[in-house]
Amino acid sequence: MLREDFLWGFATAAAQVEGGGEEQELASGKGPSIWDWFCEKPGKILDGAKVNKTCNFIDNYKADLALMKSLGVNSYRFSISWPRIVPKGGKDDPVNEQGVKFYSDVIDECLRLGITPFVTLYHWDLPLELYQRYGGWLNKERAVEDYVRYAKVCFDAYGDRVKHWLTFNEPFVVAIHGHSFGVFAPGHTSNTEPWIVAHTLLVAHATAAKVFHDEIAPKHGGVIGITLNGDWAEPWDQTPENIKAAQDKMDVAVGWFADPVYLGDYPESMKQMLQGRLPEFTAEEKALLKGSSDFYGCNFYTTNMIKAGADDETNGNTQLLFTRPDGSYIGPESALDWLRDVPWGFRKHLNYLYKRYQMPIYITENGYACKGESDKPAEEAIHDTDRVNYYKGYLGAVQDAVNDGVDIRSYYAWSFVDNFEWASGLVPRFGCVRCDYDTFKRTPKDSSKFVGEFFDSHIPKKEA
Ligand code: GCO
Repeated sequence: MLREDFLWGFATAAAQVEGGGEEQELASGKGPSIWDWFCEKPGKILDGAKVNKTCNFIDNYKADLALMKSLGVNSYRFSISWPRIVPKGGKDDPVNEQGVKFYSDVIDECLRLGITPFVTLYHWDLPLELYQRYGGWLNKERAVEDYVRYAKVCFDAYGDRVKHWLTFNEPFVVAIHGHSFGVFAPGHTSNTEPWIVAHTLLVAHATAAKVFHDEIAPKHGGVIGITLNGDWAEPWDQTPENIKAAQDKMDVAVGWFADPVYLGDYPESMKQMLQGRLPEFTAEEKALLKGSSDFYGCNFYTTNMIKAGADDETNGNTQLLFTRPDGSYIGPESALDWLRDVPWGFRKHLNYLYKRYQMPIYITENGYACKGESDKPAEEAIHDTDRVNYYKGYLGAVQDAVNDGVDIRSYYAWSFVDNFEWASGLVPRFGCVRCDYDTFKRTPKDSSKFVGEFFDSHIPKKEA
C-alpha cells in the first residue's frame, strides 16, 4: 500500500492548457511569453498551433476540477503563468490583479473540492519582455531578481492556501532544448549558453526557496522543491565503459541539477567534460543551494540503453538507444520518437534517486502519448489501451519501489487533458481526458478511470 497521505492527481502547465484564444488573452491582461513569440516563427511548431489557443482552462477550470474530482483525485498539479501575474515580468513592473485573482479562484475551488493544490512557479513561459530586455536566463543578476520578486508575489497571494511548491519544472529542458537544440523557445543553438542558463536557474531556485523558508513557511507551513526530468539510463552491456557511460548520462540528465541542490556541487564528470564552460558556484551560492529543496521532484517518462562514445555533450557524450544488443526493442513505440513504454526502468530510477539523494520523492509527472491517437476519431481514441498499459506498468513500478523502501509521496499523471505539446503542437496527445480542440469539449478516456481505480485501491482510507 501507499502512504495514507499520498497525493495523487493530474499535472498540467499554464502555457499548455490555459489559452482560449487571442481575444480572451488580450482581455485577461496577460503579457506575451517567449512561447507566444516562438509560435509566430515559421516552422517552429510542427502543426502551426498557437500557445494562446489550447484547451481554454481559463473558462473551463470549474468543470475541469469537478471532472478531476469525479475521477477520484485528491490533488492537482498546475503552474502559474509568470506573464499573467507580472505581464512585463520585471521586479518593478506592475502586477496584473486579474491574473492574481484567477489562480486564487482556482486554488479556492480546489480546496472547496478537497483537492490539494501543488503549484509550479515556472513551467517555461518566461515573460517575453525579459528576454527582449536582457536575454532572459542568460543574465543571472537580473533574471534572479525578477524571478524572485514574481515568486514573492505568488507566495504572498497564495501561501496561506498552497502548501506544496515547485520553483522550476525541468530546468534541463529550459537549458538544452531552449539553448542548445534550439527546438524550444527561445530557440538558441549554442554550446556555451546551456550551462550558463542552468546556473542561473539553480541560483534563482535557491534564492526563491530561501525567501519561502525564511518568510512564508514559518507563518503558513509548506514545502518547496524543484522538479527534474531524466530518463533511466541502462548500460548497453556490463562492460566498464558502458557502465560508466550510463552514469555519465545520469550525471548530465539528473546530477547537473540534483547534485548542486542535494550534494553541494556539479558532478565531477561534467566538470571534466566541459572544463571552463561549466560555471562555478561561489561559496555563498553553495550555501544557498544546500537545503534549498525539501524533497526530490521527479518527472519520468522512459528508459534508454546507453553506449559509450557519441560526441554529444547534452548526453554526456553517450549514445541513446531503444534497442538491446540482440536488436530487440525495449518497449513499444509512442507518438514521439523519444518516448517508449519501458516500465522496469522506473523502479530502477526511483531506487537510484532515493539512494543517491536520500530525499522523499514527489513524482510530479508521468505519462504517455499513444502512437496514432490523433488520427483516430474521438469515439475510438478514448479507448486508449496503450496508455492504460503504460500506466499499468509504471504504477506497478511505483508500488514496487515503495516496497523496496523508497519514500514516495505523490504521483501526478501527465496529463489531465490533451494539450499543447510545445514544438510538437497539438498532435501528440498526453491526456487521460480527450480535448476536442474546436469545441474544447472534454471526454474521459479509459486511462482516466484506470488510474483513478488504481489509487482508490492503493491508498489506505483514513479512519473516519
Ligand atoms: C515536461 C513537460 C510537459 C510535457 C511532457 C510530455 O515537464 O516535460 O512538463 O510539459 O508536455 O513532459 O512531453
